[in-house]
Amino acid sequence: MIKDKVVIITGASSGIGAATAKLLASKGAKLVLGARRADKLKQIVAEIEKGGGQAVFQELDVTIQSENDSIVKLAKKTFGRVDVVFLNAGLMPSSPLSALKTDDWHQMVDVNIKGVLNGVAAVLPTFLEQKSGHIIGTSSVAGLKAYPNSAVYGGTKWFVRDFMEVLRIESAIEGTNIRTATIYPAAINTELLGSISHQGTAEGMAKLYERFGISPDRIATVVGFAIDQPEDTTINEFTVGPANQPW
Ligand code: NJP
Repeated sequence: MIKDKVVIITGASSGIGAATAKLLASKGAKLVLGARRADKLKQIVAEIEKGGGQAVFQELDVTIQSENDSIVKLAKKTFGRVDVVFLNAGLMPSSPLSALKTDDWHQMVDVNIKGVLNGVAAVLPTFLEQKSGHIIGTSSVAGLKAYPNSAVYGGTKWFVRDFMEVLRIESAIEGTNIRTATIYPAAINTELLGSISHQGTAEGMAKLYERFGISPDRIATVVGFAIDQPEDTTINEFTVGPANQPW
């Protein structure tokens, strides 16, 4: 069920995050939105409230642990708990390795990898205490398959895939009742291509997106579907030890 769930979304100021916030709010979820562009978040919150929904926002740079901690605190202070965190913030300044855009490499590691680690570190104590919670990560088709110009971006998304899978397995072993879902988008028409500074890559991607790009609303629907699934409490019966490993 989506109604009344308290959902934190990182990277909520545009694209997939913004579309998901609006969809979940329309289904009765209580939204806590984070990103660096507070002006955009303010507008999205106003739109949600105008439609009768509930949402608050906080300026958030996912690379800073204390800001991830404070958005969890904001959720608990405003709505009393956290049910879901959608770790969606990400960047894709792709380029061939030979272009040596090392600042871009490090920025992708900081946001796409460390941002996810910071988000999980912030919410995990609350989920362990509640004995419930849902962590949703955004990987990519580039986290499943290798693409030229995407060594570092793809690497960060392979990381998300592995990390989310281990989180799922450990949740089952430890019986924490923490649910996970990992999203693997392909070409979604958002602001993502705006961070590409390598001209050839930018032109190639623009053509690809023009041909195959789909609306972020489609990914919002997938996230909504994941949140809407009933909790499977039977898993705890199988998490007693190595003889009964449910993965
Ligand atoms: O892109 P965009 P998407 N701290 O640029 C935020 C993945 N994905 O919706 O801080 C906090 O519209 C930024 O906010 P701001 C992709 O890798 C996409 O497509 O205000 N937030 C904005 O809200 C990413 O993980 C495609 O600038 C930070 C958001 O991130 C996710 O989908 C394909 C931040 C990015 O929104 C959402 O991206 C795929 C920071 N330090 C995976 N840095 C696709 N679009 O085709 C950035 O496979 N943000």
